[in-house]
Amino acid sequence: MYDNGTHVYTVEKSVKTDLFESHDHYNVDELLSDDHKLARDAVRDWVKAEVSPIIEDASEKAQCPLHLFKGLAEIGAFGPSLPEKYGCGGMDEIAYGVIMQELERGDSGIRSMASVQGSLAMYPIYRFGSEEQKMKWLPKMASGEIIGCFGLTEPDHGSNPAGMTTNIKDDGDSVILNGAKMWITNSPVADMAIVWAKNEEGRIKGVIVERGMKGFTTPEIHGKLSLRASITGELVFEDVRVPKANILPNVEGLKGPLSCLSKARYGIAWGAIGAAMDCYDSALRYSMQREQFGRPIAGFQLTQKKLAEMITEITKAQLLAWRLGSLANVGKATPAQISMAKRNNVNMALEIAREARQIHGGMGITSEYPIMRHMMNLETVLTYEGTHDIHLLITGMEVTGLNAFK
Ligand code: TGC
Ligand code: FAD
Repeated sequence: MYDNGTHVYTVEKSVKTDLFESHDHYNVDELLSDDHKLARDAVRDWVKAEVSPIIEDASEKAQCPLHLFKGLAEIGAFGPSLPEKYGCGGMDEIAYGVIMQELERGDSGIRSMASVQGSLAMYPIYRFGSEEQKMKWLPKMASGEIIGCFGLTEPDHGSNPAGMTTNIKDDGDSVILNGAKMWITNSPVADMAIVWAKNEEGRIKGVIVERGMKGFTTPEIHGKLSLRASITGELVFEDVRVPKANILPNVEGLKGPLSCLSKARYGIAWGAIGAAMDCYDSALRYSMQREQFGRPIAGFQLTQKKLAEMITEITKAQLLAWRLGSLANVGKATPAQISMAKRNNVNMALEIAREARQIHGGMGITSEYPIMRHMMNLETVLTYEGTHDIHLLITGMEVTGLNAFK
């Protein structure tokens, strides 16, 4: 049992063994450095030991395995590509990518815990914060001592965050924050939130809101049938007094939160490959073992078509992510390229989960196999961090020069 004072976690270990084997059809491993492989293998081992034995149970019971925050910090999953000076990993973007891939191989919700902490709560402080803010927050967030969340979406403004109504008003050394954010990963257990709010001139600013500030509450959202091992909530602000020292000084406008989203969407482009790999691996093993009409179902042409198409799509997604990572390493990955990779790879993973479910027949709908859990999770991943269609329109705008949003 884990109890952090407000939330209790009681998921039992199940006896399931994680049989996952990675399949590398195009020798993509040769594109990775020894450091990338070390990081990947360490996270893969951690997922097998710590995530796989509990995740079906956690997901069925809709309980977030909060004790994993500590382990995620220990394996360097919080801000792997942020500088060591702030207690972070100091690795490159491909290392960050393979870490996200392995975490999502375990579960999209576990990857979400890391994405939000590293890319959406720590990254804005690193990118837009003062040196004082960086030193105050980043080392403790990298070590998992402080958990953060990211508040952009509102009840009436999801795909169109520019319409947000959450606002700050000047009041001496402080600002007064009012409004509400919706669908916020980790909010009910977070110690702090990066909140995007409009100032009196209508310009969007990033504000660090701390748990315990009067008027700040984080009600949990219940009844999710997807991403069940991740905890989601609201952020509600009723005349919350926030010191001006908590405002991120170095950004104004929507490019603030959207830059953080670029970082996180990049991680999801890799993460989704992990979920797809898990579904493919399970489907391949099952189809070799399961016999119908006197032979393994893997011997039927229709099953082989499914498996062949799965590994083809996984390979294409791996190459897309690797190329994007190479561009990101030299600061050349554009938001539109990131949108294309997030959209393609998440959709690819969802299609593979659906095909894998078919290969498992009736067993595919049970928690004996990871397929349904991945499939349900990926429905969220297709929607958050910009929906499938929003990313299509971003690509459309890039290739035509015409803006379909305005
Ligand atoms: P637009 O006029 O296009 O842009 C406003 C300013 O932002 C700049 N910009 C970006 N900067 C960095 N990275 C990006 N990806 C950027 N995209 C745009 C842009 O250059 C401009 O800068 P400036 O200097 O001219 O002011 O903005 P718009 O209002 O037309 O909106 C465009 C649109 C629809 C693409 C955008 O609003 C959007 O991406 N909407 C989707 C919203 C979204 O993704 N929400 C995600 C919420 S967080 C979340 O889901 C976390 S889940 C975490 C987990 O659990 O893993
Ligand atoms: P809407 O914007 O209402 O969209 C509904 C549908 O309309 C979609 O299909 C969309 O593609 C379509 N649509 C909208 N505009 C257009 C258009 N111009 N053209 C064509 N189609 C359009 N947000 C955060 O800020 N922080 C978080 O930590 C976070 N975590 C999340 C965790 C979960 C489990 C979930 C489900 C969501 C989370 N989100 C978070 C919110 C998420 O980013 C939003 O759900 C997402 O951006 C979509 O917004 P919406 O749900 O309001 O849908």
